[in-house]
Amino acid sequence: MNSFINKFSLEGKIALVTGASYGIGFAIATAFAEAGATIVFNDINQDLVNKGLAAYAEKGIKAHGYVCDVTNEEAVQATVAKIREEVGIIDILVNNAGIIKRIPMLEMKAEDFRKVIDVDLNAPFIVSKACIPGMIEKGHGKIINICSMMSELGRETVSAYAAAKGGLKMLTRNICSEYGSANIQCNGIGPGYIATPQTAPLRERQADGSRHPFDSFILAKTPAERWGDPEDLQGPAVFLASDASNFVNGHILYVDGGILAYIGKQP
Ligand code: NAP
Ligand code: GCO
Repeated sequence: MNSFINKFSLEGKIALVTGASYGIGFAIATAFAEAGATIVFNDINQDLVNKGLAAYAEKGIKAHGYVCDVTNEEAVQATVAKIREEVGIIDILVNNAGIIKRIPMLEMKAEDFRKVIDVDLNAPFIVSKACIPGMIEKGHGKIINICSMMSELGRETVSAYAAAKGGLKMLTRNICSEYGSANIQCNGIGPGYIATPQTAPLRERQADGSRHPFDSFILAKTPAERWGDPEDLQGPAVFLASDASNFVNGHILYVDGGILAYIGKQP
């Protein structure tokens, strides 16, 4: 096969995708598997890990699943060591695990704010810190942080999430700055509005069968005039995980159907 196309291959690579039992992480991991990578994922309990293993098996993928709360540094360090023992040193890390709490700021408890920051920002720091030494040892590494429209824009009720995803954009740039010389490329993917369980409340049909107002709002704000699917993120993720992007570093690749470029359709 043409050597250029081979640059997109993930053959022989070990990829850890956090929170990848379903949703965006699952879609990215299945694409990585198709590109040749060995898939490792975690979730917060064995039931979800088992469900994830079954879902991967249904696609013919023999994934490796681990129970690990990404906010717990001791557990993350132990899990990365166990992965190294049982599977090998992680070449590709996707910091995908994330939560959102949609609460007006004045009604949000500080503990709720901290919880979102913990999962969406502290955890990518913790997991990256655990994986980078192995990447340095191997002489290469890829880190992909799943950012958001909220890495660039705010909106009502998502103060904690926007603060975390804005911080994740800068953590991405800082890992690039600090470890680029070790041949580690750290980039972000900024999905637009994607149809997953996380956004299901924003797409629920109204009692009269009409669209949720937020659903209509997003369709008016998206030039593609549709919500994204997790599969829309697969090509960009394989690109950023592969040798095809070895000179791309500190970049946030927005996969948003054009939202960030568009003022929105006139009502
Ligand atoms: P999702 O359907 O809610 O899935 C999130 C995943 O993260 C779940 O598997 C969840 O497991 C896991 N997770 C949560 N907290 C965890 C923890 N402490 N430790 C380990 N795993 C944990 O979300 P999604 O829509 O696929 O989003 C995935 C990522 O994309 C998130 O970072 C999200 O912020 C980001 N994103 C989503 C959209 C979108 O429109 N959907 C757009 C931009 C960015 P549990 O089920 O056990 O909680
Ligand atoms: C929200 C949505 C968004 C998406 C995503 C957009 O409540 O506005 O959940 O935050 O999840 O982050 O890129």
